[in-house]
Amino acid sequence: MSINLSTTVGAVSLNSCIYNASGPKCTTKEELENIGKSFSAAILTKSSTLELRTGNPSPRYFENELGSINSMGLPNQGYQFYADLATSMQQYNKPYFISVAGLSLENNLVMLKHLNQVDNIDAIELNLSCPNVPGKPQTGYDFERTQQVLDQVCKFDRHSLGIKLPPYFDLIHFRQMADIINQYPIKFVTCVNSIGNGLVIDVNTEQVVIKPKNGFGGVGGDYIKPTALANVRQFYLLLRDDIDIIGSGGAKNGSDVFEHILCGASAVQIGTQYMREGANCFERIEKELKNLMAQKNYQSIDDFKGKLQSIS
Ligand code: RRO
Repeated sequence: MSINLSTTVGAVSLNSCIYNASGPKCTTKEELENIGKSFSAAILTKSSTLELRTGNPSPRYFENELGSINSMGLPNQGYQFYADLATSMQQYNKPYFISVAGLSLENNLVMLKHLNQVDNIDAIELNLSCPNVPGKPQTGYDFERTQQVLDQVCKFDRHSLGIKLPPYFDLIHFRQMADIINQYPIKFVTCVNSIGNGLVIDVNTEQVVIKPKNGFGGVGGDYIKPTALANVRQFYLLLRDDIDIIGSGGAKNGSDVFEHILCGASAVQIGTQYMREGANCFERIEKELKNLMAQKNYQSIDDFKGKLQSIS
């Protein structure tokens, strides 16, 4: 039986439904080329700012068997660097997505305006949820501000524009955010960014494990899978049908990806596990997903996407 993992992210077609999350190993040209050569279905850059940033002091990333904590502080080469790579990324025959995380609305508008003039960028993922820049709250937790941002950024919609949200935890917040997003021509929503301002501790040293912000940072990996699945599910049910949901959070094998799709994800990003395993993870996870689908007699992701069942 031939199994087809093809999907769409907004107006963009992908040969498979698994690609890298913005963050790990997608900052330099070499890292992006490695994603290009791998089985990742798309190439997504590190969140970019108007100017190059070196980020927060190290150690700023830590992982254990349950997941990761980071306070990278948006290290990136500046958005123009990622725009300039767009043409050479074409050689990998897969979509090229740029993540944008301006330090202000004004910066986001400058970047989006410029990126609109650049060919060979298939979509923009606007990050409304970075937890790690001291003094900059997560936009996605401020509903009024999110509305103001979407009012402005949606004027630049030549590219497929998506947004990356922080995780929500209260049912009223899902509803309030969905009501805002549904007013705009957003093509996709990525759920979720890391759970912000967690704390991981080393009992032996009685110390925090990362340096910035006294050890507080964004949590990813197994720790956050149930939260990520809940966010995918809620937004799948609450957003307009033409808005694709991209799952991100705790997917490290084919079964995890299957769960995200069952909740309603059209594609699934790999973050912590890609950091841990490198770009070979995409081929492995794709194989595992195909094996699971074969056991269940599913031929395409539409056979089970969103079809999570309740207990009657
Ligand atoms: O660079 C970071 O510290 C970072 C970002 Br921009 C983000 O969106 N999520 C995260 O966990 N870390």
